[in-house]
Amino acid sequence: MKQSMKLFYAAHTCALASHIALEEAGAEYVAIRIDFGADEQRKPDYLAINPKGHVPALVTELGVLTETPAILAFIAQSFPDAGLAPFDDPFSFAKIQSFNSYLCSTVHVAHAHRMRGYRWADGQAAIEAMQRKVPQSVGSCFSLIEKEMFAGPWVMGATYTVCDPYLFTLSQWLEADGVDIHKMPKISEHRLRMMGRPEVARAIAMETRSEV
Ligand SMILES: N[C@@H](CCC(=O)N[C@@H](CS)C(=O)NCC(=O)O)C(=O)O
Repeated sequence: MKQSMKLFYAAHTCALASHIALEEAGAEYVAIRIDFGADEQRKPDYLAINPKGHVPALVTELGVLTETPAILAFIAQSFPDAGLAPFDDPFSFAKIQSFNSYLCSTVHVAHAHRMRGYRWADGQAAIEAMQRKVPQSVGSCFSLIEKEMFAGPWVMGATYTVCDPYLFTLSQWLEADGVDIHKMPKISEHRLRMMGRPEVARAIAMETRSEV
C-alpha cells in the first residue's frame, strides 16, 4: 500500500498539510499537481478520482481518501514509527481529531468565504459581504486557537503531531485573509518553527517548484 500512494495537490492549498505529513512519515508516494489555473479540478479525469472537485485526494491501494483530517489520521496510523499521533490513548487521539475537525469545518470554511463565496450565495453584494467578514471570522478562529487550544511548543504540547502541519498550512493564509499574525505570538512562533523542519521545506519546495 505504502509504495503506490499518490497525493493530488495544488500549490498554496490545504493539500500542503497532507504533503508535509507524508514527508514526516517517510512515506513513498508521488505528488501530482492539479492546475487550478486550468480548472483541472473540475475536469472529468480528476472528478473520476475525487468527485468533490477538491484537493487533496490520496490514492491508496485500498481506495481514494479525501478530507484532510481523514488523510492525516490515515498517514499517522499507516506509519506508526513516525509518531505523528498517539494510538494507545483514545482520549489524546480524539483531541487531535477535535483540533483537526475544527480547522476543517470552521477555520477553512471561514477562509473560503474570501475566494469561494459563490458556493454559498449568488449576487455580487452577498459575495462582497462575505469577503468583508473574513478578517473578523478567520481572526476570531485563530484568536481562539492562540488563547485556548494551542498547548505549545507544538499544537498538542511537547509532541509534534498531525495537527502541526495542518495549523501551519492554514496559518499561511492569514496575511491574505487580512489577519495580523503578529498579534498571535504562539502561532507566529509555530510558523517559524515549522519552517525550520526539513520535511516542511521539502514539501513546499516540491509544490512551488512545479508552479506554472
Ligand atoms: N474539507 C476539504 C476541503 C478541500 C478544499 O476545499 N480544497 C480546496 C483547496 S484548499 C480546493 O480544492 N478548491 C478547489 C475549488 O474550490 O475549485 C479538506 O479539508 O480536504
